[in-house]
Amino acid sequence: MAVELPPLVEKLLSEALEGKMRAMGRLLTLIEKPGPVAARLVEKLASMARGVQVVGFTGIPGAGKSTLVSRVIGELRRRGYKVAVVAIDPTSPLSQGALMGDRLRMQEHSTDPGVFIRSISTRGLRGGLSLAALALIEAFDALGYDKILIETVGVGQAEVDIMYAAHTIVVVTMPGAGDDIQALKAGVMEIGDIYVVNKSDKPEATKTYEYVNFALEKGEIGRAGGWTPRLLRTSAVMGQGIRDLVDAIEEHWRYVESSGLRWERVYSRRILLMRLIAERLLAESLEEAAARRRDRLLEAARAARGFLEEAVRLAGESCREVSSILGESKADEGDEEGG
Ligand SMILES: Nc1nc2c(ncn2[C@@H]2O[C@H](COP(=O)(O)OP(=O)(O)OP(=O)(O)O)[C@@H](O)[C@H]2O)c(=O)[nH]1
Ligand SMILES: [Mg+2]
Repeated sequence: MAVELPPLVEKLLSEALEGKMRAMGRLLTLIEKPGPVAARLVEKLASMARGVQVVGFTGIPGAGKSTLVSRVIGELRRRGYKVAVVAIDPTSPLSQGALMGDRLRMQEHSTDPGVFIRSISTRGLRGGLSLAALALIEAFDALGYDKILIETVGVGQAEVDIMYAAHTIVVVTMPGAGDDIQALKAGVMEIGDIYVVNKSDKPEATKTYEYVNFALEKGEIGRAGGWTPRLLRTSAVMGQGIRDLVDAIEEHWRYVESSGLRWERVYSRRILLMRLIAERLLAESLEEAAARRRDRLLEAARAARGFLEEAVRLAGESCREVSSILGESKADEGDEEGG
């Protein structure tokens, strides 16, 4: 089913597809703003998506994720890939400088036409992946990028969301950051496909490496499934271990493709996207109704119920749709994967 877009937006889209950076920037600004045009644009982009590898970088604050991502961009470029980055700023009062920090750390790529970096904030979103972040993934997937990297701070909802949004999860840790299994198991460390002990230029790194290795061998951490999680040492500042890391990312992608996970993960990120859209619609309708007059609060409550019922119905429908798609793709297994 073709999605109708206003002519100006169509024009921006075709210019972005030709690789015009300004058009790309304006298009991304459009989809980050909530509204009916953005919704249709995201729908259109999603219909064009090619299902490219999405790699999430998560881990404790300050582990060196941004520095590492910048190095990984460089290595992926050397291998001929076009790379897009979504850097998520947690907007805690403490991390006021994070956005600037990310920009600075990845600045070396700012003049490379094969790299597009977008920093966004999660303001007001309880720290999860925002609607804007997921919409950006759909956009980069449609607009010709070969690898999409997302950087999030591995706390709270963001690390749950990243499991649905990324094909490959790189968990970044550093020496001294809770060198015991309990600390490793707490949250973020459990979900990795690839574990990285960054800052390996520091002598304490060996101890951290041994702890993570032990936890992996005991099966205490690592995303469940047919893939054996990898453990690597890097020094992002020294540029060490980067090639091995990118090798592991590529190896994991071959695993994802051969195991039928490629489109499954694309569908699960879309379900998350739909959930966030439903939540936003609900919040907007509540605010609108409440703003009208106090005696309309009853009406707002009724509207909320209506929205919830509709959201539940839609969610049920899309789940059935997705499971039938997944069922079909299971049946197709052995055929060429995804396309
Ligand atoms: N010694 C050493 N320092 C590093 C290394 N990688 C990053 N750093 C430093 O660690 C600090 C944090 O690096 P970032 O790349 O901003 O870390 P981050 O995980 O993105 O931080 P947040 O996004 O704020 O959570 C910076 O001062 C970096 O220069 C490394 O391999 N070795
Ligand atoms: Mg960072």
